[in-house]
Amino acid sequence: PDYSQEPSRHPSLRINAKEPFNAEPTRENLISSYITPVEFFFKRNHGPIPLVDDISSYNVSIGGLMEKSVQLSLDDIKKLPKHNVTATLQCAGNRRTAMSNKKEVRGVGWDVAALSNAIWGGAKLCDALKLVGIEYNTKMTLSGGKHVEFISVDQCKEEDGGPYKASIPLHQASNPLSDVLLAYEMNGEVLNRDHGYPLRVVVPGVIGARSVKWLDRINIIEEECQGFFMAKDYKMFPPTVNWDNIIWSTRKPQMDFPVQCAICSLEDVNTVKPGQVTIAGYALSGGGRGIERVDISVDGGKTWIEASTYQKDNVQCIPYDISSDKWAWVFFKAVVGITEDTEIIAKAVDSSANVQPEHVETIWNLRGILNTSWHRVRLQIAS
Ligand code: MTE
Ligand code: MO
Repeated sequence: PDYSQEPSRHPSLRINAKEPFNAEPTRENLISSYITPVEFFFKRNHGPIPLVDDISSYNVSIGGLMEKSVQLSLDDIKKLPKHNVTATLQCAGNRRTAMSNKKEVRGVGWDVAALSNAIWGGAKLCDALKLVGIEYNTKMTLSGGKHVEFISVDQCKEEDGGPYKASIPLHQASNPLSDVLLAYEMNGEVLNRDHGYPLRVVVPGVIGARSVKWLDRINIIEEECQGFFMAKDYKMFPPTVNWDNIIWSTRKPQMDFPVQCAICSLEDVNTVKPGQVTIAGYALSGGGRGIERVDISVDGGKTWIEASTYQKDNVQCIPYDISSDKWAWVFFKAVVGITEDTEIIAKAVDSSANVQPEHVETIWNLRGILNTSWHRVRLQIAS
């Protein structure tokens, strides 16, 4: 693979792997603004960043199990109604390092910042699918298509040098309410190379792996895409499954992510003076489920207080209010008095009353995905 054409990146990013480039912002930078600046947005790749420089010849085809097929230039896509959707992308491997610390897992190590929030601008996939005759909320095409596959132009070693691929169900792809985008803008600017220039898919509420960057082709297919990242990765296995007894086909590709939160105002181990300490971080859930509340404990989980939660402009969240960004994280904050060494814990509850699991051991899995266990940081009092 050729890594000589990589774009430049912000020097403050924590690099977890250099080639392919995988990096996350510091905890402090992550929560410094509700909309993540593009330079701080986490970067997750499986190969070199492709260089698509001839936009006049760039196009995306939509084909497969449909009577019709089309080739769309970037201008054709820009002619479709434009939508701005605020959505948090989270890699399924977020917080993997903490899972690995309990028992080894395979995969790139991540702290708590393998996620970021952006305003994505683009066309809705459901509107592009109309161009091949697929109406809103279609479950199956006449020729038996039930999934929509996205194929990239990049080259991944896991695909033997072939492109990254993923699929989502057709009923989700063709549903205007699921807000799946063909995005050409990020935070009001032209999407940059790291994040998928000239065009990427954004599937809100779903693990980042399905939001294919550098889109080349869209295929209507019968069964889920059989690419590596659908069939042999990004699946959730029980703690008993290991590399000797794994049967990949027994599990479905992961789609929605579960309820998650992390403290970002503190590192894993901190020394502080006795007194007031700010506990701040993010919380989010998948599938468009909102955050009901975030609980904080300063005594290792014996007692809890509720943090305040907010999205834009530090305005207190009204859960499920239509003015809230349903696909985006919330920030939380609590100020607590600390007098002795202790463990601070945060756990979130989503709008379906799902709660994060207490211990990482109960959700340990060999690929180290979806670590959503209670987030803990240790505080030591300066002597
Ligand atoms: N798309 C392509 N073409 N190649 C990739 O390696 N990585 C996926 C997804 N889309 C990937 C991709 C994964 S695992 C994640 S978490 C997100 O992109 C990360 O998006 P970002 O780099 O814009 O943060
Ligand atoms: Mo990911």
